[in-house]
Formats: sequence, C-alpha cells, structure tokens
Amino acid sequence: MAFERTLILIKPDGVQRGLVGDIVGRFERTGMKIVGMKLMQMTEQLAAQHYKDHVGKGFYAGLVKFMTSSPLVALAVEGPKAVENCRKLMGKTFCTDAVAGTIRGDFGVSRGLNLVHGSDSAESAKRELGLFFKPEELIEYSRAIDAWSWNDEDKG
Ligand code: IDP
Ligand code: MG
Repeated sequence: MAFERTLILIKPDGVQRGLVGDIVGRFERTGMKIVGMKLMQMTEQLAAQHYKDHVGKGFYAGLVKFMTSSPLVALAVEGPKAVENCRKLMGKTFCTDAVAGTIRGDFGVSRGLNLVHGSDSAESAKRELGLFFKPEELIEYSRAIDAWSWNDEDKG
C-alpha cells in the first residue's frame, strides 16, 4: 500500500465560481491530510512545465490560456494511495462524462473547464509537487484524527 502525496489544483473556474471550500472539503473529508496549500497565479512558463506532455495537442493553447487567466489553488494531499484516490474523487476528465458523486460530475458541465487537476501517477506527483511547492512549503504534522483515518496496514 502506497502512502503518498499528490498535487491537486483547483483550477481558475473553481476559484471564480466560489467552489474552493467545497472542493477542498471533498478531499479533506476522506481523512486525507492537506500538507500544502496556496492561492497563486500560474505563469505561461509554469503551465508549459506542468503540461509538458500535452504540448502540441489541439487543446493545448486553450488550456494554457484558461489555466493562466485567473488564480488557482494548489494543494498537496497526503494519504494511502493518494494519487489514485484523488483521481477517483475527481471523476473523468470531461465533466459531461464524470459520474454524479465526483467533483467534476457534481460541480461542472464543461469539457475543458473541469475544476480540478490531480497528478496521474506517483512519478508525476513527485515532479508536479516540485513545480508548485518549495520543500519547506510542504508541512509535516500530525493530527489527532490521523489515528482514526488510517492504520498501520494502510500506511504499508
Ligand atoms: P486530466 O486532467 O483528467 O488528467 P488530461 O488528459 O491530462 O486530463 O488533460 C489535461 C487537461 O486538459 C484536462 O483536465 C482539461 O482541462 C484539458 N483538456 C483535455 N482534453 C481536452 C479537450 O479535448 N478539450 C478541452 N480541454 C481539454
Ligand atoms: Mg492529466
């Protein structure tokens, strides 16, 4: 069982629509721990690094324009199988395909304006966390509820 950290972005549509609290709450209420969080403006340079695998695709220019158009919230989330678990909570890429109960299914109707980003593997999580957070911005701390959120088996 992988106990890991992942990068979540609440995209500019989520911030503009006043959904930051609701979206953070979706991750928080599972018991996963927020170990980093900030409101920031994505630059074109950061977008190019973050979305390097999408450079050259038809939607790339629009994606960069959207992601740099207004502030976003970056979160570092920690827990058992955090990468996969967060992707599950987010739902399918296009809100129109995402099922009810997921963040994209419950809060969106668009393809590209899909409210959240979540790293898709342990390797991308490591790389992406490094793009958005300095090491000292990721805070190691314990909560009283940790003991009621996961046990040794979950920590692996
Ligand atoms: P993901 O966010 O679910 O991992 P990716 O395929 O990695 O999906 O695409 C990155 C982002 O690019 C999506 O979240 C979405 O905002 C945008 N995107 C992907 N495909 C399209 C498209 O066909 N039209 C518009 N935007 C797209
Ligand atoms: Mg992706």
